[in-house]
Amino acid sequence: MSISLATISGRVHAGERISDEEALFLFESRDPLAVGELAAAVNRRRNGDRVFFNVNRHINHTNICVNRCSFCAFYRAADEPGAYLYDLEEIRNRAAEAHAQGATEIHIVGGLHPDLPFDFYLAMLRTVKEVSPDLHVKAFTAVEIEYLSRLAGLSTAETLTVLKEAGLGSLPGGGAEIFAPAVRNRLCPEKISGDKWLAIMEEVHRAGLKSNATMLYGHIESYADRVDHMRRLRELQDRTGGFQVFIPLAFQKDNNPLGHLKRPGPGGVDALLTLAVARIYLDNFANIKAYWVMLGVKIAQTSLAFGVNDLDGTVVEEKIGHDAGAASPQTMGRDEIVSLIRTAGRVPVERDTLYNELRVY
Ligand code: V47
Repeated sequence: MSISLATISGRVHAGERISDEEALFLFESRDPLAVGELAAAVNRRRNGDRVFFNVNRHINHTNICVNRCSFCAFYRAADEPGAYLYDLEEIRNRAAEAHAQGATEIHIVGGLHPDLPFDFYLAMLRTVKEVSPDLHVKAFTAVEIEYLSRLAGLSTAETLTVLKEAGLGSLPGGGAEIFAPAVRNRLCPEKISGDKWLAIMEEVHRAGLKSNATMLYGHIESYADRVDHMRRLRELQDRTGGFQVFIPLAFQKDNNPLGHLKRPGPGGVDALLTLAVARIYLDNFANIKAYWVMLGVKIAQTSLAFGVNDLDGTVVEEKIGHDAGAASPQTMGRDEIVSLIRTAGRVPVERDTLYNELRVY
């Protein structure tokens, strides 16, 4: 039987998994409203009217990085203007401020610094937990975990054990970019491979830690590369169930070599379509997140009609997207997020990092 929106819709309503070819068909359909309606139905079945958000703060402890990813406007060499490294006091102050404002999560990621010792990373985790043991520390991408394990001279499993003892609660989903080697080699040749990213995440899940998963899209990749990326995530999720949420990251074009190649980043329709296809294809992911920092607040709100059920958090201080030209604000208050969700006709639910419900608004 040939593929059509009607056949895909029939399968989805029967609770069946869609194939890679069908996901590709959805990307190529040029009918974002129909795809969005299907994604919204899938989401409604799973999550009803509820939309998650959390109160969190990002801390990017350093922008000094040994890698030179072509999409990144954040990294600096150690001796370049604008290079920075927070000391533990600066990290403590930021965590304390966030805690005082009701944050439940501190999200820590940074560059691969050439000379920080492994102990610094442990000290960062302990510092946040000293501010409050109730703060959940979501820290270090799979890329950083691989780097830290080399720094510590430990296996990945041992590294995770030590980090967990120091306060690591879960992992964010960054560093995934696009797994397909031909694209990845052009985006970030120095970064660990897609296979390695997935292998590290498998170990993370086996160590009893949850993680998130991202995909950087809207640059030089094809729709087939996006489907390939999501297939690998879906396969790993079948094995471990350790991913909490999928977060497509819309490429921001400023101050990086990829943008100079006149890659403008995804438009609104592509962003909404991508979230919708993800909701339909990733049937073993509980949550799809619209990261408003990269999407802009209005597209993020609109995406709630395209299968999205998570709007991320208050964020407070964001550098990676804003260095690359993101036009969104630095932060949104709890009241603002609640109002965005309500005026989209949905029910705001504040969650913690592990998706436990804290309060229904
Ligand atoms: O891995 C870098 C991306 C990621 C650009 O897990 C860019 O809850 C767009 O992963 N345009 C880090 N994106 C951010 C991240 C994240 C953010 C929010 C929540 C969570 C979570 C994870 O940012 C990097 C890279 O893929 N990135 N440069 C850019 N120019």
